[in-house]
Amino acid sequence: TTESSVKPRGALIVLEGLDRSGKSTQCAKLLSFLKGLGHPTELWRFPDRETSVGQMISAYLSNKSQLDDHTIHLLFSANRWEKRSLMEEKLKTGTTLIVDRYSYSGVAFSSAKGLSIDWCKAPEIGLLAPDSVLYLDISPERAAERGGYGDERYERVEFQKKVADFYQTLRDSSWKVIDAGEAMEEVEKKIQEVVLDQVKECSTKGKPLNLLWS
Ligand code: DGP
Ligand code: NA
Ligand code: NA
Repeated sequence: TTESSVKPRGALIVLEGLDRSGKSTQCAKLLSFLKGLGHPTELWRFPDRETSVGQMISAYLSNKSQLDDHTIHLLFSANRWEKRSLMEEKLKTGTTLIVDRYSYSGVAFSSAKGLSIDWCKAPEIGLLAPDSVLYLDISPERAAERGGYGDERYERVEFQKKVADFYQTLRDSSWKVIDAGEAMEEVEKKIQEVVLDQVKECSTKGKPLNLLWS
């Protein structure tokens, strides 16, 4: 392609990790870092509990409703699909998106309940593939010590151990594993390095936007 055909686009940056891995804190820090540098950036999170599908998910997570494992899996996926076109539009018009959890949570959490990985991946096919997945790596025991878990459905050490194992099977070349046991500032710096690289590649080098699973 010639220089003139290269349209600047935003980067799709996903943070993944166990509950209490520090993801949400790091997402917020990353947002202010990128904004401070003048990059148009938004912070999104899944599940997005604001939509009507998201409200069903929220009720399930807080044990106010019971749903079949397959049913809730498809609702989490639907919650990502209902944001897909807006996501594409934002990226193509130059906004970088930081996303707190995505399809990898979808597959890891449902597979940890015993559903097959391939079945879990299928409804995610065709969603936008992240430019970078930052996996905040912390042991399930360590995560549990961090102020303890709340009352939500998945916040138990034995379950989180299984989730951690399934996350490992999903690692690909877009992943960067970050040691989330380090000091918060160290974690923050490492994330910034990776993300700045990606933001540059997407905005100046015309890196193509791919689809899951690639
Ligand atoms: P959070 O709002 O980030 O604390 O996530 C709520 C919980 O839901 C957390 O334990 C992770 C889990 N989760 C997030 N996304 C999915 C998904 O797509 N499928 C399943 N089964 N669980 C998910
Ligand atoms: Na949580
Ligand atoms: Na979170």
